Amino acid sequence: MAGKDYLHLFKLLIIGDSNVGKSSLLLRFADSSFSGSYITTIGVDFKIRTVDIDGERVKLQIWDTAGQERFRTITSTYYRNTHGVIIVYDVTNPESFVNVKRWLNEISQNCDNVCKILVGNKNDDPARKRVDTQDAVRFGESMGVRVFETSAKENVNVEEMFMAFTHMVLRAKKQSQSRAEREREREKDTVNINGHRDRDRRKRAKKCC
Ligand SMILES: Nc1nc2c(ncn2[C@@H]2O[C@H](COP(=O)(O)OP(=O)(O)OP(=O)(O)O)[C@@H](O)[C@H]2O)c(=O)[nH]1
Ligand SMILES: [Mg+2]
Repeated sequence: MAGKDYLHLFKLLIIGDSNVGKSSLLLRFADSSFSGSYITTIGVDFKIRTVDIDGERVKLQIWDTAGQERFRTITSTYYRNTHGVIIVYDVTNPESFVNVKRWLNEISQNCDNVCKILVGNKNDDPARKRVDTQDAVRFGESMGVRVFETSAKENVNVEEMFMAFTHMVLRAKKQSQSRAEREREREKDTVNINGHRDRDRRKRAKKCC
């Protein structure tokens, strides 16, 4: 059997209101294509793409959820074991931007510690744009989330957004690994110090008797 051809495997999740372009972003990134017709996602779907980050192979398993309310209970189970969540709104639809708060709430109810990114899609027609970039960036800053504006249709910033997010997820993994490593070292030191203390105590006890 062939060995695995990647160093890291990350599960990413795309969420956001219906019709904002979640499936289109995934289709653009994973299959380099776009369809102008709208076929709403039923439940969930996923696609795989493997990328290179600083010479390391990273396999991305990207789950595309349904934005429609009637699928909410199905999609909430898909938060399990997720490394990163992409929250999408439509820059031509202010309501989808207002609803981002709800999506962020849903993430905090389902995940302890997960990377997040906010994506304003359909950024390809200035005349139709209704969510100001500065407002989105300010909101993102207040929530500690980076913002990208994309167009799945015109293929603008899609690759950059997915790659930047994969970088973030990889960095988070490495930081948590080195934290765990430091923790283990500290525990070892504590055991050693206690070990020495016990030995010294035993020595002192011997001297006394
Ligand atoms: N102008 C423009 N239209 C887009 C863009 N991305 C998607 N669309 C269109 O928006 C509609 C909805 O796109 P989907 O990707 O199916 O939206 P979704 O968020 O997956 O929707 P649900 O599956 O119902 O949650 C489709 O008609 C797409 O062609 C974009 O970047 N620009
Ligand atoms: Mg969809």
